[in-house]
Amino acid sequence: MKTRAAVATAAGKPLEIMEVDLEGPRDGEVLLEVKATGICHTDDFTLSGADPEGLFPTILGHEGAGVVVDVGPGVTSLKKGDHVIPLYTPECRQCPSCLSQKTNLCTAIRATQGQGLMPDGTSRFSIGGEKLHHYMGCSTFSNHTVLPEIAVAKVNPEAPFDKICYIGCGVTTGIGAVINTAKVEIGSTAIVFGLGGIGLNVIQGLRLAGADMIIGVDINNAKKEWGEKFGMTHFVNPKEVEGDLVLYLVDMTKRGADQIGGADYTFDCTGNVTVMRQALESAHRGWGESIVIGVAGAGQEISTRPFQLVTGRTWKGTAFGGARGRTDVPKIVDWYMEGKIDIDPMITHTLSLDEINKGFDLMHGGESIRSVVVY
Ligand code: NAD
Ligand code: AHE
Ligand code: ZN
Repeated sequence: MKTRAAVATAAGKPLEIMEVDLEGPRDGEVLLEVKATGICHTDDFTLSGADPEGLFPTILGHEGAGVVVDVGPGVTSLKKGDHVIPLYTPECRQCPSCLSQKTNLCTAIRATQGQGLMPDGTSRFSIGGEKLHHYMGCSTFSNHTVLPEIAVAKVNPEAPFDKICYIGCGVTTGIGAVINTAKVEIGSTAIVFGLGGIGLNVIQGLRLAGADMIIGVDINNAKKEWGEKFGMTHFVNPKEVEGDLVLYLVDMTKRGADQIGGADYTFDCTGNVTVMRQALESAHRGWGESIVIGVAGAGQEISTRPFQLVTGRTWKGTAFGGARGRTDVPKIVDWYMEGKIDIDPMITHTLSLDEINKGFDLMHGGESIRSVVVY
């Protein structure tokens, strides 16, 4: 079939809206009509050329929602008409990782997904006979896409596509980092670095978990009001701090008889390795945990004095908020429908596919929280 897509022809170039060819679903695969897709910073990261796994030409996008329009042979868990969210972290429930119950990082199709291919080692997308790569197993910047059924979550059909697409990455990543990865307890103190589409969801996750002090850190003062909307209690702009940021944050979080500062939990939502170090070092001596969410470019490394770990801080990372997609994503959609979590105010811009490059400009200018393309 033919469908319309925003194609990334090469690193650093604007996306081009084109008609592309899409083959139907093979064994265990489904064809989706994508109804809406968010634009995540990770799409921008890969388009920039900084992603070691970046392949071109490709169809980016991994934060979508849509409808099943066809199913391949052997598909048992989905049928035509189901409302779904594509999963860049699948859940096969059979691989050693899924069975371990210790991680959400299903390994069933990770190797081919990283090569921009379907599990059988081929691509369903092409243009004029030339292969196009899939992206993160999703390629939601196409009006239609094909995914393996293990990478598709079936959700409440009443839920609006233009909002729940954000659960395909940002919402789940932020809230999941708090609930699944950090397992934040009631009364905790937390610091969130970077108040964008991910950081604000970490903040609303911290509010849900019952954290007491939620400090937001961002170099953009406009993010103060945004953080406060979702539960942030204090705001710090590193550019306005005289002296060392870590000492400043540790001082802010001093409590108890010994007056040792540092947060119980800190979160990097910037992808900046200097910030990751600041986040680790502003965690509390003895028990503070720092969660890396941000994605850093090829060649970037993190560092700290080992003494920071010797004295009881823990450095952790999280992908897709530790969520098991087919199990957890439908629940998060229900939380949204029940009013337990907010999404609507974070979707600051709604665009057509033809306007998708504007979504990247708004992100670069710090003007948007999330832009969503509606097909
Ligand atoms: P975003 O661009 O919306 O937000 C980034 C925020 O960080 C902005 O508000 C910016 O002002 C702020 N910032 C930049 N430099 C800073 C600094 N030095 N100190 C403090 N704040 C600073 O991006 P996003 O969509 O929220 O994504 C954030 C990061 O999370 C990206 O690296 C993205 O690739 C990554 N990500 C990871 C996962 C995962 O599963 N681990 C999922 C989604 C996104
Ligand atoms: N491909 C990159 C890393 C990109 C990355 O870390 N992706 C996250 C999701 S970001 C969503 O916005 C992820 O899920 N990672 C786990 C995985 O298996 O990809 C690189 O550095 O090579
Ligand atoms: Zn993302």
